Amino acid sequence: MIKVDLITGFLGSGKTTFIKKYVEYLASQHLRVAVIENDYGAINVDRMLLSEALEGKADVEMVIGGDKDCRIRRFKTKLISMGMQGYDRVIVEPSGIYDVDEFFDVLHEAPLDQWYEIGNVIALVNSRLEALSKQSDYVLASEVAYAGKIILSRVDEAKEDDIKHTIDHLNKALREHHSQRDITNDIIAKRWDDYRDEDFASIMESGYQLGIFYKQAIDDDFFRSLFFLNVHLDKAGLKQKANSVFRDPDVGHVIRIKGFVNEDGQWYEVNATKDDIHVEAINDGQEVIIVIGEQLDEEKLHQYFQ
Ligand SMILES: Nc1nc2c(ncn2[C@@H]2O[C@H](COP(=O)(O)OP(=O)(O)O)[C@@H](O)[C@H]2O)c(=O)[nH]1
Ligand SMILES: [Mg+2]
Repeated sequence: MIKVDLITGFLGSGKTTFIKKYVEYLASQHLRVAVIENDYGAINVDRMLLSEALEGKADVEMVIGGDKDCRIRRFKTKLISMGMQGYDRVIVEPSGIYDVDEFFDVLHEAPLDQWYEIGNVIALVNSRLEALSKQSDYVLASEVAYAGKIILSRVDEAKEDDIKHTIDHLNKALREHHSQRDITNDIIAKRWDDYRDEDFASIMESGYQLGIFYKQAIDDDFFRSLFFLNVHLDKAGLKQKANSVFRDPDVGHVIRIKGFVNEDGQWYEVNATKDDIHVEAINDGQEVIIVIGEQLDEEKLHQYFQ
């Protein structure tokens, strides 16, 4: 059977960063690995970057978004077509809000149930958790509730108190959603550079949890990812726009801005939150700005990115 691992977490929580390290370990164990990226419509930059980074260590496949039914159908079709390719392990990175039950349901359906089994559900959480709305807190709790292990990212930037606060917050969020789980012992809080083979060997055995978790319906439009294509900005321009957008209450609650900009022929990936902006040179890109947040006003945002 092919094991499938699901890697959950908010955008920017470190899923892709973790997957790169994890795949390196799996490849060193001579396992044949594929990564499925759930991508946003027109944007395939993430997949391109990951393919490049994992060259020779894993294949990268993509499932394009859409509404729920369409997403499930495409995920299923992708898994069927991958079933005969001799993989030992498939790693799935969803984009945005993802219902873990959806994942379990697909894998339990024929014919996939004969080829695949669920390996691990792993949740990535920023160790310096920002203030969250009730809805985001619910999503966080739902991701953590199913996870076999919870991996904290940005430990290099966190103080011991931040980590303690984050663990307390997760436990509290779980209780608020009627989960009895205490995740304190299922947390891994390490800098990426400190991960060793034995850490990955244990992560490979994390499994998943099926506890009691009361589901809550979230309005389809509550969380949104908006795309602005062909935006001509340089690094400074994007930084300045991002700063204004994060501070403009009229556009909704912007959580994260991700973008690719070209400056003097060089591509850069920009990842921004309200307090932090990260810029990295990359080989190839596509002029696009992605704004993720709650109750976003598309028209108002369009005035910033047109
Ligand atoms: N300083 C620091 N940056 C990190 C860490 N993990 C991820 N990042 C950065 O955070 C940004 C988002 O990470 P990514 O793995 O793409 O998150 P994803 O959206 O969940 O896949 C990238 O710019 C990463 O380089 C970490 O532990 N420390
Ligand atoms: Mg990612």
